[in-house]
Amino acid sequence: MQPLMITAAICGAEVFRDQSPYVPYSPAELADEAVRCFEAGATMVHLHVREPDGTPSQRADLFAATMASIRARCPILVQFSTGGAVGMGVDERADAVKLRPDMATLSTGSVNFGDDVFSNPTPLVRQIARRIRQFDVVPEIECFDSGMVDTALRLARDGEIALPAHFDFVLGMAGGMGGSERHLDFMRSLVPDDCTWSVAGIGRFELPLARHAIAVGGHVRVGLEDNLYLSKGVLAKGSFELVAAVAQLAAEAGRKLATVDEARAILRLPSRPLA
Ligand code: KMH
Ligand code: ZN
Repeated sequence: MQPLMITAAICGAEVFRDQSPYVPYSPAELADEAVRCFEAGATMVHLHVREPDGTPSQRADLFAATMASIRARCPILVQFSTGGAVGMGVDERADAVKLRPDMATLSTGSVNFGDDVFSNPTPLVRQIARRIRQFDVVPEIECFDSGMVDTALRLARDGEIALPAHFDFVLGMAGGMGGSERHLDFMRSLVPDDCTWSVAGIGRFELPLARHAIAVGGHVRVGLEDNLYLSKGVLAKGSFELVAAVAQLAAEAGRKLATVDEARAILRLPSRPLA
């Protein structure tokens, strides 16, 4: 089994300080949290950025400041969101890819997102895929439902996405696919054998799906973007506590954690940052 890669999704675009005082907003807060997650066992940080008042943003200068601050302090891989927040346009979502992070997300379909719609018509997906390729960045294919895996494989046949690829299954979100082990087992059955995958369980599904992924050889994403609670009614004091909980599950299962160099090899990334 591959060593376990843990990705920390530290702020997202849909959680705010009125829900948890531990959601980081500024580049300095995001970098502090990324470092804490690295020290707790994460090999990658999935990054959104915020305006000073917490408004979701995709501003390249905020991404640049955050990535520089993280890289000055630890070697954790930096993955930018191109999903942004519900309702953002493609140019805004994909602009910061030019900064050449280690990875950038690529959602391959639309999905009901709570009461909203996270809109990803196929032409938009192709546009973001091309932009990611233009800057030699490696995509992480975000799938909120099984049809998104099929779309990714179709885009791969069209040459828009290189295979093997790394998939992230976002499961248990209201409006999307459910968060049971059966849902995860079905999703992982769809990707080619030479591809890799992680699971991001939403809310109460986060740690149970992490445990299952650890057992069956997948990788794990956790963090306040996906779940604010360490246990029922107990807020996590940061994504690092959720990373530490997954590291503990891995230790109990006898699964070693990946180093950053091992993660680079597993994810087929260059041996050092592009920028
Ligand atoms: N905030 C969601 C609407 C991604 O980061 O690529 C989309 C999202 C996916 O979070
Ligand atoms: Zn995200």
